[in-house]
Amino acid sequence: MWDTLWTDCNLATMREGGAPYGAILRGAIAVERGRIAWIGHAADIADPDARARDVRRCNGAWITPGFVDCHTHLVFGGDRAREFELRLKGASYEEIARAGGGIVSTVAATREASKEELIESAAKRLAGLTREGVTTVEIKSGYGLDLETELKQLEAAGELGPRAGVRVKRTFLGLHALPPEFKEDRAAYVQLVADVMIPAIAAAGAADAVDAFCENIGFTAEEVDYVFSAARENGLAVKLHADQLSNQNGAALAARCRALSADHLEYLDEAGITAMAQSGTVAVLLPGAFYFLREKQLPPIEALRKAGVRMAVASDCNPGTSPMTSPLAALNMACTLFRLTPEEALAGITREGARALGMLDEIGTLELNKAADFAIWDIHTPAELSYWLGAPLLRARVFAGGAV
Ligand code: DI6
Ligand code: FE
Repeated sequence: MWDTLWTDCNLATMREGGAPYGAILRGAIAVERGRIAWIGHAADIADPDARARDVRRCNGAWITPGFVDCHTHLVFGGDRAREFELRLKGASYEEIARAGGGIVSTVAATREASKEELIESAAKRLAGLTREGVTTVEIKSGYGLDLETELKQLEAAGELGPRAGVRVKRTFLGLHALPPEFKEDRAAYVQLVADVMIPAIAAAGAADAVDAFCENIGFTAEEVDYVFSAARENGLAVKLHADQLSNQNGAALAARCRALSADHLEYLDEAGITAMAQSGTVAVLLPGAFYFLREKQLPPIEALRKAGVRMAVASDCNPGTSPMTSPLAALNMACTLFRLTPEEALAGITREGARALGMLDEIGTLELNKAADFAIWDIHTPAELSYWLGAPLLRARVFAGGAV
C-alpha cells in the first residue's frame, strides 16, 4: 500500500533520452515514506483506490521535479534599494563597490543583525521561492567576512530548511569581498580564510562547499586557487563565481579544481568552455544578475551547448545584483535574454540544478526511489513555466512526499 498516489496528471520527469521533458502523458506517481515508489502511465494501475491510502486526482495538471535553486545569497542584513537608485542615476556596480558601497555595505548590516533577524528576513525571500515550486535551495554566506558572522549566516541558512520544507545546501563564500579591516592586507585575509575559517567551518559541519568571487573587484585566480586547496584538504566541494564582469580565466580554474559548477560566465572564452566540458563542471546561468546589471555581454550559450556543457539556471537572489525571489522569472529571463529553450530552462532549474549541487542521485528528476519532491502546476504545457511572467501557476508543492 502506497502512502499517496497522484493520478490523472502529466509528468515532466526531466529524464534524458526519451520524449521532450521526459514527459509521461496521463501519468501517475506514487509515494511511500518520502520516496517515489512508482511512476508510469495511470492506465497501468487497475484499481488506484486499492493501491494507496490517499489518492489525489489532478485532472490534467502537470507535475515537475521540485525546483532546485542552486545559487542564492538568501541570508543577509538590510537591502540595497538606495544603491539601486544611485545606479539608476548613472553610477556603475563597480564604481559603487570601489566607493565602499556594494557588498561591503551589506556586510555591515549582516554583522549587526542577530541570527534570528537574519532568519526572519531570509524566510520571506525563501517563501517567494517555495511559492513557485522550489524544494531545494543552495545558500551562500559571504556577507560576514569574519568567522563569527559567516557562521551566523550559515547557521541561519541551516535553520531555514526545516521551517520551510526545503532542502538546504550551504556554501561558504569567504572570498566574496575584502573586509574593511583588511583593506591594507589582502594576503592576510586570504590566509585567514584558508587557514582558519575553512577548517573551523568544516569542523562545525556548517557548509558543504566553498565558493569565491574571482573578479577584478573580487579575488585573483591565484588567491582562489590557494583557498580551494584548503577546501579540498578539509573535504569540501568547490564552485566559483567565474567570468561574470570580465574574463579572469575563472572557468578554467574551476574546471582544473574539479568544481561542481562555474557560475555567471558572461565573459567565458573558448578555452574555459573546453575545460568545463572535460571536467564535467556545470555552467550555472544567472539571468537575474545579467538583467539587473543591464549587462550587454551574453554568456556563450551556443558554444556551451555545442561542447555539451550542462547548463543550470538559478535566481542568484542577492541584494546587490539580483534582488529576485522568483524562479519562474528566472526561467523566463533564461529564455528571453539567453535564448535557452523552455525545455533547457526547466532542465536547468531541476535536473541540472541538482547536478550542480552534487545531488542528482537524490533529486532533480522524477525517477523511482528518488526523494518525492515535486511541484504541481496549473498549466497545459511545460513551456508555460518559461512563458508567463508573474502568473500564479503553482497548485501545490510536495516535499518529501507531503503536500505543503
Ligand atoms: N556576484 C554577484 O553577482 C553577487 N556576488 C557575486 O559574487 C553580488 C553580491 C552583492 O552585490 O551583494
Ligand atoms: Fe552570486
